[in-house]
Amino acid sequence: MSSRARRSGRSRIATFAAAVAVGLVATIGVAVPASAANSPGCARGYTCLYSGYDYTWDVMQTPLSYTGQLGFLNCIDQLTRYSYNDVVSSVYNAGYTDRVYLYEHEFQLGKRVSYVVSTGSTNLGNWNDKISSTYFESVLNKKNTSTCR
Ligand SMILES: [Ca+2]
Repeated sequence: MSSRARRSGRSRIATFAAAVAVGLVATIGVAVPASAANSPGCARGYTCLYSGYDYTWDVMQTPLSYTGQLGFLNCIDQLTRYSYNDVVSSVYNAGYTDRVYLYEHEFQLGKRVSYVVSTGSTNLGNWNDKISSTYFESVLNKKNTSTCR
């Protein structure tokens, strides 16, 4: 636990250092209008993951190539592939029918939490920075297939 936390800390520092190195180029992408702080901004059909609370982007945790949320239509076995492992702090299910499941570990391992359509959380609380894989209910059986890459 503690060694993992230290590694995580260094990773965040490295990410931040990279952000600083790029400098002003990224400033516009980083800005989140106050008026949008409580709006999911998630397209219909998707579930969106956010590295910050209140559907925002945490510059300390998210690479510059992913400004804003990470949305998906089916599932993601390994959020680390999108540089979104263990950073999700808020989530919104803008899907059509399916409940969405968020897992503690990759490939549906560990504990899970779920949200029905048109719900989410502005603050994942005990789940903050722990989510590693995500699935809409109808594709839970697509684990470890191309659908969830
Ligand atoms: Ca976070």
